[in-house]
Amino acid sequence: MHIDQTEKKWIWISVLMTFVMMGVLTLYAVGSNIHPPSGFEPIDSTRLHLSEEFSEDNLGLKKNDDGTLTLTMVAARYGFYPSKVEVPVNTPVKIRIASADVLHGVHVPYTNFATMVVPGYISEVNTTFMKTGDFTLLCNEYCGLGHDHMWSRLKVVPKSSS
Ligand SMILES: [Cu+2]
Repeated sequence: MHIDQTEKKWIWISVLMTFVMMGVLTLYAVGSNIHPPSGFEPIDSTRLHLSEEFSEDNLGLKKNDDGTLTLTMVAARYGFYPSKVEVPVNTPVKIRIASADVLHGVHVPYTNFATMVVPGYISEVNTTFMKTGDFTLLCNEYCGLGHDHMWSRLKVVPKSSS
């Protein structure tokens, strides 16, 4: 089979470009410590209400024995439960959220809190809310006809009142 010299040259250039791009991506990922999520926790979404952590009585903000805060929530068509939560400002909070039905997303505008809530897994986010005020938790993954109305309240309060 005859391959023209110019064509051969461009085949090698395209192969070289592929390796250069892969190298740049690898260096950037390693240098910036970017990696796929790890340590996922599976959970049976159909039995959330029977699990200890995600039963109705255990939802909301809790202070752990070591003084840290954990906010446990359930996302279900069409709301986040509990529907009103209060967290202290400038305090690290671990947010653990699970879906009771389909894929949801949770996003709080003007903060860095956003995650997908995939049925069958617990989503965990560690964040600190830097400003006091009333915020809205929004679902940002289309989850059904009521998706537009899927939201709840997040109130970030001064440290002393929590
Ligand atoms: Cu939704």
